[in-house]
Amino acid sequence: MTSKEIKTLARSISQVENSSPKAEELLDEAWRSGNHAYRIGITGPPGAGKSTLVNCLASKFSDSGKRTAVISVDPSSPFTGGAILGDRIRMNALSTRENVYIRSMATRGSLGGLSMRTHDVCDILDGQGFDIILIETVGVGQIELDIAQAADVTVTVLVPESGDDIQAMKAGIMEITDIFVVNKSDRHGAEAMVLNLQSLTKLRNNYSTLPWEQPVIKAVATEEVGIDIIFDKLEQFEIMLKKNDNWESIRNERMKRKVLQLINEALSDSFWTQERKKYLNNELRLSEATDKSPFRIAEILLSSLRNT
Ligand SMILES: Nc1nc2c(ncn2[C@@H]2O[C@H](COP(=O)(O)OP(=O)(O)O)[C@@H](O)[C@H]2O)c(=O)[nH]1
Ligand SMILES: [Mg+2]
Repeated sequence: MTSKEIKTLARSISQVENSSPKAEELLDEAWRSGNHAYRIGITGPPGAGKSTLVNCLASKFSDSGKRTAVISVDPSSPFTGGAILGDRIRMNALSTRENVYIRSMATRGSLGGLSMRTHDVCDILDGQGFDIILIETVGVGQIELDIAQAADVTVTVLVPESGDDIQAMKAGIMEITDIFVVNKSDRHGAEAMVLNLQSLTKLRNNYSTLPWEQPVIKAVATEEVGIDIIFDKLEQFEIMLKKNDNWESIRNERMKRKVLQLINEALSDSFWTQERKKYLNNELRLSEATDKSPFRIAEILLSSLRNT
């Protein structure tokens, strides 16, 4: 990309992130030309080596001629100047590549908003013709699961000591993960962790309707060990999605979610007139003295909809 193209793209993304008036037009344009990129979610606990892994994978995709974008939703990201010098140098080398674009997302604001903005930024990048979008999300909470699910494939990165993390994550982790990576397997306990995960995946091998068994891959991201295997699995997964029409249905589902969101927002905006807001605030002020409930207030507000 030329520096001018990079600047234009960065500005578009900022406009989407800030919901500026131009955002809608930009997103509309992106949707019309996009939806071809392979979206890869990388999730897992802080410090597991997600950024290091993303760095390796992005280099490989870039080497294979793919236009590659990285979105990092991680405040401590080495991509943006957090972290230690050695990590930063590695990531900087990536950012100078001609076919690579790196962007980190601000984590300010509501988490729900963050997940929505991340989807929108993916759409913008997709519209710009990127082949690969790598999305790094830190942590293992519900919102990360949300963001990870926006991807076509989800890689969960754990480390030999992640036993407790699995416990904490177990609600969603087996369902959303397509590929497990046990990173830092230069450390003690990697083999036990792999076996542990393998037995869990066997128990749940009907985790989805896809003809796919969740692989558990050992890696040492700092030494680029295991990267080729992860890369191959990602390719196999993409081929599998396309062969089974899941590629298409994921995109239809995404389009549907976006339409629902737009309708919800439009209805809510038009509903909350000054008058109704005033009524609500007034009721709240009075509520101590009366026996009003939220159901009753909502019912009265909605009934004004029928009367107009
Ligand atoms: N020993 C070892 N250290 C690693 C490995 N992968 C990453 N690291 C280091 O672990 C730290 C955290 O890595 P990072 O990629 O920022 O983790 P993230 O928080 O999951 O994105 C960094 O200092 C890395 O250099 C690995 O496989 N083995
Ligand atoms: Mg990181």
